[in-house]
Amino acid sequence: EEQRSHLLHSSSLFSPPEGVKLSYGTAGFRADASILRSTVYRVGILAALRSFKTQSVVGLMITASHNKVSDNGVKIVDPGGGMLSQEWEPFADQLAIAQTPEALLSLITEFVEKEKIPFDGVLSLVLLGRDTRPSGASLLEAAVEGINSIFGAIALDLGILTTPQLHWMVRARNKGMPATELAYFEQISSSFRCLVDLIPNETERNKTDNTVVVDGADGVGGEKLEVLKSMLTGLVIEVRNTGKGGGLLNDGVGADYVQKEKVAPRGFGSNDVGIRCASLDGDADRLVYFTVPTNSSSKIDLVDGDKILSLFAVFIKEQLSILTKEVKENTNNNSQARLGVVQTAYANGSSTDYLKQLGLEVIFTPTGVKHLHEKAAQFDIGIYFEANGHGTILFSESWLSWLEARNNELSLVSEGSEQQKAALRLLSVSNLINQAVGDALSCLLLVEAILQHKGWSIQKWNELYQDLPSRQLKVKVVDRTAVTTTNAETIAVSPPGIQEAIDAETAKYPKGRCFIRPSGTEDVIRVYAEASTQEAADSLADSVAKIVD
Ligand code: NG1
Ligand code: ZN
Repeated sequence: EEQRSHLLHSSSLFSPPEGVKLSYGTAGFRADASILRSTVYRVGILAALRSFKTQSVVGLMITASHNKVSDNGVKIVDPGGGMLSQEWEPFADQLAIAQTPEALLSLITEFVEKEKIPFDGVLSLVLLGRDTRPSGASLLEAAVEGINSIFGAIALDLGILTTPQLHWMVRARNKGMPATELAYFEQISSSFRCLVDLIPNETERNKTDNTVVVDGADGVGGEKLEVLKSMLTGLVIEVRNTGKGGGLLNDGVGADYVQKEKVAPRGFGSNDVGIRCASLDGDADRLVYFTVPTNSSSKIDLVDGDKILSLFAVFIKEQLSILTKEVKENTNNNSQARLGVVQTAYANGSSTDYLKQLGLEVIFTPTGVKHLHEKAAQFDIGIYFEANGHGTILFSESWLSWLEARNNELSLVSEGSEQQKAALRLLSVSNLINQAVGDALSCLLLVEAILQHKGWSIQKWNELYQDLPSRQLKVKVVDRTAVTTTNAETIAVSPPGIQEAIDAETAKYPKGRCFIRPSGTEDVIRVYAEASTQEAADSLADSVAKIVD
């Protein structure tokens, strides 16, 4: 009874905005920050309930990633460090639109009964983080109010964090491991150091330049990278667009801008020609690399998520084969790790061809990391990336235990052997790369470690394969739900006849590939086209956009 009146009173202070219906999409709720207080308050309630239900620590992140600075958003991190279970998304939507405190209360009561959420004697703890957006502090307060409106729930504000840091901390905490920001920095910097210490002597290290210049998108990533870089040796990181110079978040900067526009971000120019550059997005879960071309008018050379994936795949495969050579002699077959790769339809066709040539299993899922993550988790080692630079490498618990045991064995019988070094490198990768979610900071360190290991320049890396020319367009439509797709979004099943029209158009172009899908974050239909020349890709995209219109 006390709980009911407390909730009624508390929620009366957060009435929902009129005339807008937000929904919990791929990236949680996102909108103009000025209309989000009530939604964030309600997500606070939901996070508290999620923690009671799972009897574990959960997270709540306030960010709108690569969106403009006036937007903000909120999402929940599940106990394992991943996104909120999709089963709870519809309830999030219902909570957000409940009009009155009474309606909200009855929704919650019903849901608690249906889900059999236990409250007695158990603890509920929600870790909160936010990016650098000015609206973040007040929205964070709203989230805390929401959490506090449920008796027994505790809110722990961790301040300004990257999205992947919060995911990492939730996961670490539930595993009983140290879960502070310092622990995060220590883990990734020390595993980076291990990888560098294990670089073979014969690598021609003078060929590698140990400097990388990073665009921090004027957001949280730049700020955190400044801390991280002071803990590293053997790598020089120059951070630009840290947000401290007065630049506006995601405005002409950041991974989304660089990848979509294929131009250098603010603060990069003719002095940087040929230098290895990288760009983070606004909450540091995406990473792309690029080089500035000699001709200032032309586009940058983009090294996207597909190529980061390919670099990781090459390295992992190489280390696995060193490890397996030894084990075969000992007739222990457990080391035959299933290594797999997960992409979406946006992956450049050349990257897929390349990965298949490497002998890898390549799987496709619909857009959105929760789909990719789920598939990658089915391998012993699963690497997933979206072309836009969001991705990571997942190691299964069982294969990691095998690897640890194998490493211990090797250190007794052949300490310092090539096989043991390979085992150690793979263990270091599993500690460096974020197991919860794609993380630009840990991916940056892994890219840098692998380039040093191989003695490769960014140009050499970029030559792994050559991207097919591609074009992305968006078409504004009245009702984007009219388009539905199948086969990992590569085939449109409705409206009737549209796929046949796309096929007919695509057949006109050598190496042509084209698909359409409704965006999950904007009111548009996206068109993607690939062909053997840029003109052909442009023209294919244009004609398919006309079919959609
Ligand atoms: P939509 O709007 O559904 O295409 C975009 C990105 C996704 C993902 C989400 C979440 C593209 C083509 N799409 O989704 O990859 O990052 O935003 O932020 O880049
Ligand atoms: Zn992001």
